[in-house]
Amino acid sequence: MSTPTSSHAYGIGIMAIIVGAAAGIGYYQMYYLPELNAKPKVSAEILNPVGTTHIQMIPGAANPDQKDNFIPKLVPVQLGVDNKVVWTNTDDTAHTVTPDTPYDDPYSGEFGSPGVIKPGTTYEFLFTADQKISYHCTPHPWMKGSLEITKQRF
Ligand SMILES: [Cu+2]
Repeated sequence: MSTPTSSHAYGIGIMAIIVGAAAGIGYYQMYYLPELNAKPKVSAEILNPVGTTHIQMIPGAANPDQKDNFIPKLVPVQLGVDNKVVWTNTDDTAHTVTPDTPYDDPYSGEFGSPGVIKPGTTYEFLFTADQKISYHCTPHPWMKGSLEITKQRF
């Protein structure tokens, strides 16, 4: 038999469940989801690799008849070894490092020089995921290079 008292208690019980569920959803949206969407945990070796990969944009690269431009052109990169890549413009013309198709590294974000790399300056990027990347120079599309980023081989 239900008395007014127990039905009232029942109502409070339902309210408690609704409030509890709302709090749970709120927690999920405010704390759990941002945590999930936050930058992935990357190992210390990958964040601070012992080595650096150096690529140069050599003098004459702006000349379409010159075969060499990005040196070296095909570059193997190992995560945790030399996954910080630095492009140095040793030419007297500004160049870019622009991926053939847009690429976002899960930790470092969008890959590609923001604007031009002026003569005598560098662009660097920390790769944290294995990926094959082809890139070029926007003003001089004959300038092409590629990176093959792999997990560390033991
Ligand atoms: Cu160029």
